[in-house]
Amino acid sequence: MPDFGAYNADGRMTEKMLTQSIVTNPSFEFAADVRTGLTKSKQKELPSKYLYDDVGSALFEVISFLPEYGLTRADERLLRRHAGDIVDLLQTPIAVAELGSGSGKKTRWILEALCRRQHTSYYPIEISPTALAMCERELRDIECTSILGCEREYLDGLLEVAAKRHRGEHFLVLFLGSTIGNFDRMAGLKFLNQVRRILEPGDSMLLGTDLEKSYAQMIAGYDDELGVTAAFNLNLLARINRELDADFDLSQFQHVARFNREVRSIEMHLRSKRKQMVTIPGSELVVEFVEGETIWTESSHKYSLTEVPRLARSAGFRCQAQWVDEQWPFAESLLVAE
Ligand code: AVI
Repeated sequence: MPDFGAYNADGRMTEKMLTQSIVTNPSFEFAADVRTGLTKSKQKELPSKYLYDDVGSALFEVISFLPEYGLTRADERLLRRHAGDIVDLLQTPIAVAELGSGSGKKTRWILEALCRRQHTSYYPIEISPTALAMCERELRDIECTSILGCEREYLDGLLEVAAKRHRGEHFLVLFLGSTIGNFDRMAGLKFLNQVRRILEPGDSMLLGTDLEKSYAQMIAGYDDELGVTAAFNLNLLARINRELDADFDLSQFQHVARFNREVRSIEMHLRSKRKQMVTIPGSELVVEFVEGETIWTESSHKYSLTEVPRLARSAGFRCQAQWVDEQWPFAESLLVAE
């Protein structure tokens, strides 16, 4: 019997069970999202969260070492240099929840700085069990810290974790690496609002945002010479081949990075090099591409330094402090829930 989750006494799914399992089964969700995205009438698109299967996550790790892509290193530098200053501004006792911890490497500095003051519960919230396991391995040597992984989507995980709050305890939510840039600006604001509603006044959020820089630097960051970002993008088609039994010919699609000036975002696309048909049995779909047509796979919005406090205010936070990297325009902003 396939693992659909829920059955009634005689082994058949009820309609309600079936609906629930279709909604929550990750491979059904992937198949459905691929179908929705590739049948859009104007611009075909695929949600960027699907870039991160095991291969995509490993490629993203390599991207973070590329000379053209300074974002992750800037984030790490700021946390390493200013963890003590950041922790000094927090109200304790405090628990730490991280939205999308990844390997957890850059969180070490904050946890070590907190460790000098208190015992800390650290809740990495991740949908990838591989990343959670890596994070637990990476940080388990830090003293006075309990790592309590939560395999959930960001907001579901945060709700679950916040429910474990002890009396008088505050929360620090880490949302690092400019992941907020992968939402469009309205969705970013909505997301911050949702986080704020889960938090209590006096709780904090440390928000990493990549800042605007020269056009050439922004494009190079998403179209590196070695072609790692191209592989990261194309892997999404390879993933559809692997998981949904599709027949994308990867040599017939090209990685494209472009800057959308109107919304100040780098967009990644996959451009069809010719007219072609692709069959995706797992999504019960045959898609036609015309020559030059693209699939939009990711947006990475760039912020100005002054925009972040305004955004924070609209979401019910006050921006208490900001730190900016000297080598790569990137900011860490400490927001306090009002
Ligand atoms: C995870 N995220 C913030 C990265 C970014 O820069 O938007 C993802 C990425 N895409 C291509 N390179 C890196």
